Amino acid sequence: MKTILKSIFSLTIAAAFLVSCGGPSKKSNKGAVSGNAAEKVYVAPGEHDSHYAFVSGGFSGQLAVYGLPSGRLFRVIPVFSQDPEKAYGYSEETKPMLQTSHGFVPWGDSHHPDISQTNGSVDGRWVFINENNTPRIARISLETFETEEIIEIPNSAGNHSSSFVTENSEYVVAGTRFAVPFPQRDMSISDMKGNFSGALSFLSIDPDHGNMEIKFQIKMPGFNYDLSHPGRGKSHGWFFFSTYNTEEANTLMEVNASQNDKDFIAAINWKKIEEYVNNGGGKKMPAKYAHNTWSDETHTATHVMQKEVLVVEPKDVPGAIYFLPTAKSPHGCDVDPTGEYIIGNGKLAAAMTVHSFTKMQKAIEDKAFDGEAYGIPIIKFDAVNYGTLDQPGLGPLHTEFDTRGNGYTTFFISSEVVKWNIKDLKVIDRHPVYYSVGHLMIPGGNSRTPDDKYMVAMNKITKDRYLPTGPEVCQSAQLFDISGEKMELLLDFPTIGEPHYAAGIAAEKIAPKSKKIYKLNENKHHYAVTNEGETNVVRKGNEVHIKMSMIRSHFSPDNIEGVKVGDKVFFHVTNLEQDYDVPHGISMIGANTSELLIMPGRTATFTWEPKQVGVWPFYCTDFCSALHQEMQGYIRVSPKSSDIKISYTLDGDVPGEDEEE
Ligand SMILES: [Cu+2]
Repeated sequence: MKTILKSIFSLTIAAAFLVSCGGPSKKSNKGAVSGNAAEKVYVAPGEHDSHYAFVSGGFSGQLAVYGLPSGRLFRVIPVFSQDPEKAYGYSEETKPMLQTSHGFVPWGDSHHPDISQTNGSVDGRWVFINENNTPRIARISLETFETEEIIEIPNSAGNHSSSFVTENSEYVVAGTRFAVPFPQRDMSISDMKGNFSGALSFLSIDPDHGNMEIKFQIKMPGFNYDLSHPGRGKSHGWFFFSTYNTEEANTLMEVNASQNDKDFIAAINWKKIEEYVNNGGGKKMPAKYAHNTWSDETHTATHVMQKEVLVVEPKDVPGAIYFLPTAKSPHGCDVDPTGEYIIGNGKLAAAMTVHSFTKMQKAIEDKAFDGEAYGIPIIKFDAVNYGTLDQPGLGPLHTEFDTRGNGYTTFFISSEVVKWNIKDLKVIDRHPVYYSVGHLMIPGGNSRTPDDKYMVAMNKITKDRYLPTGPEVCQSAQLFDISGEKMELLLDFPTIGEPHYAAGIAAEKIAPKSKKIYKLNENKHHYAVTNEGETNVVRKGNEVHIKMSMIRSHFSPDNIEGVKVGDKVFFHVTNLEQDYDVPHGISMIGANTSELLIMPGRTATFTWEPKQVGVWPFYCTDFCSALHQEMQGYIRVSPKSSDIKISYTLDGDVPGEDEEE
């Protein structure tokens, strides 16, 4: 059936576009795609995409889930921002997730998602993502597609070189973008040079549950740290961070931070530092940072402020950190799947720097150094450099890889992706991306085993590509087929927020274990009920706690009296359904939140502070059955001075009463 459908579809497309089958000589031109591009992205009704793409929302602070090759949007996962669709950051249970050392931060940004790995392959267990503005890293479960943990990064300002994961998910990293006083203090900005520091943080990941912990921070020189990448294969155990502003300038940065002909990639032997730390090395320093965790047992988040962090000074671990000179102001810092090549893209240089891990090892052995910076040896450029790719394009930013020895690099200024052979440093193909492109993504591209059929380019500017929507045009991604010698553009699709970066993975690694319900008998929420008999309404001073249940097509209780103006009413609502895809919603007229959508077996809470006497309805907000419109109840609100006692019923009875002997 599939083949027939596809044939019919391709015929239709061919006819509609009047594309001749005349042969492969038909060159794809500006914006044009080859005749069968539509067929290659068409996922027929009822069929599934072959890949998930997790695309960051940039300034939205969220993570969007798309299917590839269709480009269809499946879900937006809230991470660092409140999201009314899921009540994230609005329900009482999720509010603690957005607590920080700066208080409740309802709106953040999100940048670089990275999927957990086992033996160098993406394993589909968790996706990690960083926030820049309030430096944080989040972990999202790929069973529930919900944010399970957020940890704030102390001693950091801007967290851009994050959140990349080592090949067995030993660590996820964060690196400060801006050098700052470490620890923070009041000092003159003009004294920055030599006195500010750059924190690089290594967060260990619990192999069973994924929980993160800041294992150590390295107090690096006060440069800016831009992007990073773990070593893999032969370079496993190392991490690489690109730096800019090694000048340590603090004014007119576009001039003063571009003085040095070369900046650095910092090479960090984290295994060596881990050993040092495990043997009691490092110094505990006072710090203040939030660590928020979500529990699927209690359906509730917990916010804890941590008070100290273990800090390592580079001078105390000789042989663990080196600087690799790299073309002026590098942005991307990428390691190929073999772990041998480390690519730094000088965004202001004509050349792309390709370093060799083998040469780096030899240079360290030979002490082929060119001085040092703050006690950290600088390896001689020629001793570590494998070669440079000269004049491949303008404004190189990021590189991803396939399994066939090729790199794919984005060029922001010349708006193109260039495919090149890593070994011989020759350009193979180039393709325009309309318009300035930032990151690109190949599913599994950060692993030893990229799944290299597709490539997604994420564009910063898309004017003229879509129907206009006022001054702000949609942001977009473009899908390419990279299975052949030449890259082939297949599809443009709009994205949520700014598609800053993405991580992709084969659907078969996630879909089979996707969670379908929360088991009622495992629900340990403090106000959960497992049947209608356990529902009740209890007054505690001016707080009224309603333990409520919902099932097709009614609430229990459905009539409540004795609530007074000035009370704070807590709706703790449990969805008793145990069927896949049967959520119910609840909304209370007069509450300053609209609604909670509650999954089968889950409990969630919202509050309502009645300000007017009357009889006010609540109702189901998700069309759940033929009698969905009948799924409703009333709360009577009496004056503050009233002495009406709390009472509640379901069909005239107090819920649960007739179950008793
Ligand atoms: Cu309903």
